Amino acid sequence: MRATNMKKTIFQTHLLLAAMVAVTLLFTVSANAAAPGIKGTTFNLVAAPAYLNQPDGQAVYSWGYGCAANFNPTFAPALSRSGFCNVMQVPGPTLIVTEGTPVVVTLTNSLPPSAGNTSILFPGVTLSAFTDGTPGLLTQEAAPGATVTYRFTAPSPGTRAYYSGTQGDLQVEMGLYGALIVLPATASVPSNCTATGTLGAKNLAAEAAHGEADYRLSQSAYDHPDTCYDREYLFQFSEMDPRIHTRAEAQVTATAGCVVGAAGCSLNVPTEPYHPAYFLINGRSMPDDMDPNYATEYPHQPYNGDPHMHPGELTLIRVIGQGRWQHPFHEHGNHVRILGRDGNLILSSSTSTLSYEGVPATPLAGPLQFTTTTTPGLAFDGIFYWTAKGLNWDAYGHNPTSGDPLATLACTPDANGYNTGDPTAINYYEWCADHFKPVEKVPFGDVAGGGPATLPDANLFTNGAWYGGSPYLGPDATVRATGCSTGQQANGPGLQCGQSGSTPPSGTIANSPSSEAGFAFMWHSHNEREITTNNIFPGGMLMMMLVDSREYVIDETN
Ligand SMILES: [Cu+2]
Repeated sequence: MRATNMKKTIFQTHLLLAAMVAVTLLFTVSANAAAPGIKGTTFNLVAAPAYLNQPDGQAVYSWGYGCAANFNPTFAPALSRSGFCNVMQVPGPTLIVTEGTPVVVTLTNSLPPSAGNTSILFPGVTLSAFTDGTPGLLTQEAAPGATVTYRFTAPSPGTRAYYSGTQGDLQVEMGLYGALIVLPATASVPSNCTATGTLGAKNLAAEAAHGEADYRLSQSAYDHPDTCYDREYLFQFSEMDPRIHTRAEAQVTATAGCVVGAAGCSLNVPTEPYHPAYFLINGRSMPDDMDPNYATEYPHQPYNGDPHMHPGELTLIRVIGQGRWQHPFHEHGNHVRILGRDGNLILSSSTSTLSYEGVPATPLAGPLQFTTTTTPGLAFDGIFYWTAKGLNWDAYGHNPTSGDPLATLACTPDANGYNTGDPTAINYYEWCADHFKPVEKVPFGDVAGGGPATLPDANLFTNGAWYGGSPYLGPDATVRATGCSTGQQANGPGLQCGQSGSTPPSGTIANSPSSEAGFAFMWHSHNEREITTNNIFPGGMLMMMLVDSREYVIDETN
């Protein structure tokens, strides 16, 4: 897939009364993501069966970790949409803990008796004690109906996988996996991530200026001054062969109520040959991954995959390869700087002792990757960001000759070339070298000609409702694209200058200047069979990352 500059509009609830008698209801909910989970020091989990929804209509029998019925977890980040943690979910609850604190995880095996023992492995974590359970091949296990408790001290910060350590070829395939996020201790968050005047503090001010809340779990990913971040998302990639699940369900049904240990009270489900049909991000296939976190239609798949960000924001992506295939994942829009893997920050052997920002620290050495590989069992933390740098045109459509004040905003470069002086500016973090550079070779809008591309006349060419009607980012972008000559103002959203009731460019009706008008970049598996659901495109491991203009409020609670 090529980098796309497709303008995407996500409709807010929107009632349009057309001129005649028709009433058109355009309804879509903007659903964002963050890295939701449950936070604390004590977690009471259950392994249980349930059915997972797939967009082809299938309900696939699966196993997953969930919360014990009497366990009321603390959800993080704080969301207005109420979180839930059922007794089974895929992925399992994201466990959010703090470096250096004691953690207790109790697991009760509520799988069918014929499924046998189950367990949780915490790879890379040194367990301090087991309580209860029975010894297994890789870790202490819980027999059917029984309980095992794992104790450990939360290790160094970072993202890690957890998954079943019992008969992994079947149990991980069935859905027994999840994520462990270790946050830096408060005292370990580097001051250059938070101090007044830092870019982190400015970004917070930029969000606050537009009424946006902060949904980070922390201000830095690791105890290192080069790991500051502004926003975060967790993505767990896995695949599913429904034939394995169907066979497991048939055998579980045939052995229902059997006595543990009795002859025949076991499963014999072949896990080869392996032909997955579902390719999942956080347990959901596209487009389900774009629905909200904790959406009630996915009672056992609470987490979505729907990243948003503003230009310049350092976006931490926490990614885990679950399942058994490697998934080459491409984050369109920029490369990803890998910080660390499995909670191990990748440090340079350089003799330099200064971070990027000149703070004393061993420099980072993680690679910059075009495609990030999600190797089974491996987690990584990486930083993604997007600015308009490199486009060679003004993404905001500023035009020095325009009479529109929004089109004549100043761009004052900082030492790195970005407009970061005033965090309240709607073009905060604009790449100033391209300020006022037109996109259009032949002018149609109010941006002067001479740019690299000739765009279709939005009034003559229907791009569909997903096109915002403008190639520009930011408020009023639609109006700017349709063109106002100097001194003129459009008569309203979607109307051309000096006109009323003219046909607005496609997308304009749904995309009023005050609603979302971002650049959408496809984030997807580069094994393109994996962007199908049961061989139907589009589906599978695919989501859209939206770069939203500054004044659009990214609300992670919905
Ligand atoms: Cu691609």
